[in-house]
Amino acid sequence: MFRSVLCLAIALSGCTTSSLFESDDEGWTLFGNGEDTRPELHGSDGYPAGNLCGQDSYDLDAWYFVAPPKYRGNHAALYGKRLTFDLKQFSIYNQVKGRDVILEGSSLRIANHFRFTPGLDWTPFSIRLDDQSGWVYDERTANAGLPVAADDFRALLGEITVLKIRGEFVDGPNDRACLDNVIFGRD
Ligand SMILES: [Ca+2]
Ligand SMILES: [Ca+2]
Repeated sequence: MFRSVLCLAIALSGCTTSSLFESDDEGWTLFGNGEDTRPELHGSDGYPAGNLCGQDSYDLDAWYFVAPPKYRGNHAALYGKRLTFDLKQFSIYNQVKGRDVILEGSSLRIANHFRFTPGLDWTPFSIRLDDQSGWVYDERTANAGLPVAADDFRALLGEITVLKIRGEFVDGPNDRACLDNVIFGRD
């Protein structure tokens, strides 16, 4: 509570939201993985210490790590800052390109597609939250595939309803991936 009050007080300068998974899953869930909606918390072998893992149990769709409520709401001050995280997976065969990070607001959904998939060891990702960094209007929305306009991006950051990070990269069953060190709003 104290932290959120502090963030409101300094909203103009922005405030990072982060998940290090040192001792709990912090409320992250899985999406697109059938009935398996709970990631596994691994107390060790993270980067460092704890990390969060999921395993593909549903053939038809790519699954995502879904950020908990503290990442939702008004983060407008984070425009121009970065989202960073580390991912690793356990197979790098039959890789599928796709929508790697998805951000939704009440009336807009945007996505970022990476040039490469995570490696077998912890792989850092860093995406700037602006109109120059590969964000596009997501599939099945107006202007799908076109770069996101700055005004739209700012509006979305002011009312985030969903932040999802892709965890499935292998075309085939039972592949696993792990997430660590999510920092939303880094300089
Ligand atoms: Ca960790
Ligand atoms: Ca798979």
